[in-house]
Amino acid sequence: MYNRRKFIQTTALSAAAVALSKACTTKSGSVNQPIVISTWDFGVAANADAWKVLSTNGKALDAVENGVKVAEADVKNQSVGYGGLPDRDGIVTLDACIMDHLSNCGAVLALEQIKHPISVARLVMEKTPHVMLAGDGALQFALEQGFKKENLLTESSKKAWEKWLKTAKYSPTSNIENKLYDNALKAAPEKLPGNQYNHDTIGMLALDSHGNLAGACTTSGMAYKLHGRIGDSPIIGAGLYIDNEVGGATATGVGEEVVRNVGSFLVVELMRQGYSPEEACKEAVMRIIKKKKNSTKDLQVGFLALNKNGEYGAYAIQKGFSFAVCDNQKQDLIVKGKSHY
Ligand code: SD4
Repeated sequence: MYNRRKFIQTTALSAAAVALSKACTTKSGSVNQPIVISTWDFGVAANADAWKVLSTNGKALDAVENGVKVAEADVKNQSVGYGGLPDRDGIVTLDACIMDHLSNCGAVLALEQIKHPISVARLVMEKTPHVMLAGDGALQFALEQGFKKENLLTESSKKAWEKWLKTAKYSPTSNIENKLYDNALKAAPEKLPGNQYNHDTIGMLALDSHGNLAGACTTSGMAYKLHGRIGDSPIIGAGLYIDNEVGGATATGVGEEVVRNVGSFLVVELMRQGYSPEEACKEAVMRIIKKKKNSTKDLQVGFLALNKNGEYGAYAIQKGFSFAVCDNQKQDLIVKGKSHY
C-alpha cells in the first residue's frame, strides 16, 4: 500500500539523498583517478604493486590482483596467504574473491596448498561459468590451471597453533587496538598464546585511469576456526562489492557479522543513495552494532569504501583499523580509520 505517509518519507529520503550526493563530488569537481586503497598498514606494500599497473594506464582488475598478491606472498603476514595461521586442525585454508567493473566476479573458498588464491579466483571468473569454487574442487581447478601445491604452514604459524592447542579456546578477538597486547607481542612474542589480534584480511579497491573500478579480497580467515568455516572475505556482497556506477567496498574483521548484514553491498548501496564513503561505512557499522545490542565490546568489523569520484573513507567498530592510500598525490599514505568506540 503506497499511502501518503510513505510518499512523504520517500520524498524526504530522496531529498536527503540528493543533498548527500552533492557533498559526494570532490571539492575541485574533478575525479581523483587513478587511485588504489587497501586495508591495514600492510596495504602500503600491496598498493605499491597495484600502482605500477595503475600509473601506466593499466586496468584496475590487474592492479588489485597484483596488489593483494604481495600480502599473500608475505611470510610475515599471518592472516593472508602463505604463512597464514591455520584452522583448529592445523590446516591453512584460504578464502579470496575478485570483482570487476562489469560485475564479473570469482571466488575460492577454503582453498588449501595454493599460495595465490586471488589468482585462482580470477580464473574462476574468467574461465568457468561459475562464481565460486570451494575446497577440493577449488584445488582441483587450481591444479588444472597450472598452480603448484605448496606447504603454506610456516614454522612460526605452526608454533602459534601448537601453543593455542594447549587451551584450544576459540576467541575471535581481532583487530582491536590494544597497546598492552601490542607491546607484549613486540617484547616477547613467544610468551603469548596464538596471536589472536593479527587477523587482518587485505581488501583492495582501485579506480583506474579509464574510470573503471575493481576490487579484491583475500585472507586465511579467523585463526583456529573450525575446519571448513568460511568468512565474509570470499563472499561477493559481504567481503567485497563493486558497482561501476557507484563505487566499491570491502570489509575486515569478524566475517560472520559482515555476512549477516551483507556489509559491502550495503555500503555500496548507501553510496548510491548519496552517502559519502565514510558515512556509508559508518552506517553499515551502526547496523551491526544495533543488531548486536550491547555485545560489541570485543567485536571488530571495519569497512573501507571508494566511490566513482575517487573519494574514499572507512569506519570500524573498534579503534585500530587503518588503511593505505595510493594516488597521484601520495603513494604511501596510512590513514587511521574512524571508529565507533
Ligand atoms: C574472516 N573477515 O575470515 C575475515 C577475517 C578478517 O580481520 O578480516 N580479520 O572473517
